[in-house]
Amino acid sequence: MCGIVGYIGSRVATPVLVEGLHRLEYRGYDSAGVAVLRRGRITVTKAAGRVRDLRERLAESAPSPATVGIAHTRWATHGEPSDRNAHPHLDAEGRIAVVHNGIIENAEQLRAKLVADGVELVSETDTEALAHLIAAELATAPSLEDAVRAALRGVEGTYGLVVLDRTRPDELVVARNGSPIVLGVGDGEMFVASDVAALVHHTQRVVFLDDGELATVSAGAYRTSTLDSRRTSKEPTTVDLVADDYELGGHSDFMRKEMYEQPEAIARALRGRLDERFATAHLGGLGLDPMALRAVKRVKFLGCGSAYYAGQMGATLVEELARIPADAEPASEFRYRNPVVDPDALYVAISQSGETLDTLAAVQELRRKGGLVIGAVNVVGSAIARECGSGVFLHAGPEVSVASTKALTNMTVSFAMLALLLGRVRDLSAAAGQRIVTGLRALPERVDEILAGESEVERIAKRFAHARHMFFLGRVRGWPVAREGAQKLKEISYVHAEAYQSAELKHGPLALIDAEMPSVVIVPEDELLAKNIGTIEQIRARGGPVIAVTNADLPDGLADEVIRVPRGEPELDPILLTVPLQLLAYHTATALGRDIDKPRNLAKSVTVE
Ligand code: HGA
Repeated sequence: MCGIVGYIGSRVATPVLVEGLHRLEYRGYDSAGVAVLRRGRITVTKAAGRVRDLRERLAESAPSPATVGIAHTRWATHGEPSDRNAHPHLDAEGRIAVVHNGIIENAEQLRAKLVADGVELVSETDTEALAHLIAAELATAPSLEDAVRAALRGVEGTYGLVVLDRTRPDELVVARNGSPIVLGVGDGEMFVASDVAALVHHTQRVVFLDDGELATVSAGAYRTSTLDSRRTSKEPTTVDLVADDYELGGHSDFMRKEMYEQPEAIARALRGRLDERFATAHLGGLGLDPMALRAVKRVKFLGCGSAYYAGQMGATLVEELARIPADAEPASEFRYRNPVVDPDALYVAISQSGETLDTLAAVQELRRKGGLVIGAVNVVGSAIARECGSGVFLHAGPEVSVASTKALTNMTVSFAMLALLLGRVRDLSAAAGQRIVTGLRALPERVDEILAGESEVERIAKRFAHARHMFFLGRVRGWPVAREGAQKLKEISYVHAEAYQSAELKHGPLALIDAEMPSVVIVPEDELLAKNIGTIEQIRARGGPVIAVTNADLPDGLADEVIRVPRGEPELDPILLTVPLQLLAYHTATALGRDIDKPRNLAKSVTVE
């Protein structure tokens, strides 16, 4: 979701800022803007649409040599996407410019009070109120930081924000509450961003702000403090990321690049974590010794979107390998339903970015109620990683594509290791454990094999790309795979897809089957094979086309199309069966001319409610 970039130093700011926005484009947005300060004047340029529209607008006037500025990509929550509502926002005098990620919950009251005080609001956003409030505080506050702090005292909601004051060209003030902000420490220059992706071209030395923290940033220094005026001391950490991770490197789009990075990403997730001798896994980050692992009576996975489906695959793995009850629930529901927190349960919060607001809120609710919660996140230093304090890092490497592929795969791989570990402190035999270890080790090669079959999946995708609706069907191990497959298709091709448990089909949705309604049926080679074959026959008998995704030998002519997946250990089938569905969604979307990396209305990390 929205992106923030700030710069202060000796370079010309606008190109640095716009380049930073460009690197945040993958997060999803609807408008962009930049404000630079020079000789006591703030110049704001904004455009609805893409960063390239902003570039064009900037090119309409003479380039500013300003060396300080802030910039933003907006994903609208308050007010339509438009030039007027795009950030940065100014106060009435044009003294303060603000960019903001998040939602101000009491915006309506704040805006009403400003209007009652005679302020003329020019946008419909919650953010604009912040600019006016900070400007009002500047009348009495000794510093910009104090004015921001004072203004934020009356603000409820979430924010990552950066403030520019035309009378203070030597500093930017930033604040964070629920929306990420990171400082990039350069050599005589400083960067601010909502995501390290915007910084790694310039510096790998970063400072992550915590919730409730502010910072005053100048070209050569920064100082941090809390909202209640306590000084904090933060040393920069070095992020282990390289700029190339955010480059296409010859690929047509990030989704394809990241699909092809899966074998390597899986190998990274497994590295140093598999124990041949004891046929188990080492997950040091969990911070749970065998006694604590044995005390776990059930496991609940919490995530949103694809992370939730990965959690469902994880729950199946835990039940199969550890024989303890496990389930998955959307974190967004969990947080709102006043959940009963089981003191004997292990909760697993899943988020690629580690910043998913709904999942973070679920973690906070769990911690408040004394639940044991670990994170399964990809981004080190992210809010959920820090809030949980322990967990499993996914090691997928930066994921840029909105449609998650390698991070999702590494979630399930990590849950297989967690399930193995929980199983091996219980009754899973060493021989069975060894089988899973061997199966996990073989995954990168098997994923490579699936990717090598891309052209066949492309052909099938093209054959059915005209379909307006599709079913995705699976049972038990295949059910979360079907859900994820439907999700991926919806996200990037905009074809309506619905997932059902195969046996549920006859309880209602079978009425929809006809020649125009293709079904993708997930058929693992397991004890339910005959049942899945029966499902396919029921569909075909009603004239419905079937694409079977399988590692089994199906009778000739059973399905209209068969996507073959190599055989592995049956418990790990969901990991492999998911990969061709990525390709199917990808090629359907490509055939329909969709913008793969910028699916409409979607954002990479969902940092708002
Ligand atoms: N509420 C602000 C910013 C939205 C946002 O953070 N999106 O991710 C607005 O609507 O402008």
